[in-house]
Amino acid sequence: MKFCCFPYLAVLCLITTLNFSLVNAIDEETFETKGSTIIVQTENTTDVYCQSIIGCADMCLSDPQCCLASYSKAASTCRIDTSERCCAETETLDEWSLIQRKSYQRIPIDCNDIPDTCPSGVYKVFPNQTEGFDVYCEMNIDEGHWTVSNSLEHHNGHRFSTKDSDNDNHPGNCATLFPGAWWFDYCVTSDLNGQYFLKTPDSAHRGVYWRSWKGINYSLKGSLMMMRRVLN
Ligand SMILES: [Ca+2]
Repeated sequence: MKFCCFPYLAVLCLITTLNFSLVNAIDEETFETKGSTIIVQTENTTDVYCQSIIGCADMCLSDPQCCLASYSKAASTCRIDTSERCCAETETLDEWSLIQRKSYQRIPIDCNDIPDTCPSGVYKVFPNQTEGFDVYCEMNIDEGHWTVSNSLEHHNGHRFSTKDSDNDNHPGNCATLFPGAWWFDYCVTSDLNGQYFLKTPDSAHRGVYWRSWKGINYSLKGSLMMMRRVLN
């Protein structure tokens, strides 16, 4: 399939090159570029003869499955990645440049949509048609694709409070106001020890609570806390 498309893509590239013959730079509002970088060859990549980086960028732009491409003038080759993601494994290689579309529309709902080849790191996700927010995608532990968001920052460094031991910064007792023992501050952006609800809680900040993931009025169905040593 890849090979039978080659003549068509080559002609397209040549036409594109002619169309942009007076332009000597990629449109910076549409693309980002990075030097000395090539996309690693996979089943989602196709190498096409191409005479200019602009032609290569335009081929990517015209393919709804392409967010990334890489180009070598020395090899007159455009490598198109059609994984439908803006993340592909790359490696350093002189005379190659990486091209990335800035406003690619194929967006992840959560870390399950991040390809296996992508490293752990911060990605923007768009669950439930939201405007999106940054999460950390853990891609190595236990088969990867873990979505990690931070609702503990508000509680960082605070003492543990229970219904009979108020150590929070609220005039009342957070462990009573929001049932469940936790590292309350004033009071809560997360509470994994909160009351279990079978349906939507009666009011905000209740239940097994993790604000940055499901908002202020959603009780999770389960949670797992793990700890690891932080190396300085
Ligand atoms: Ca208090």
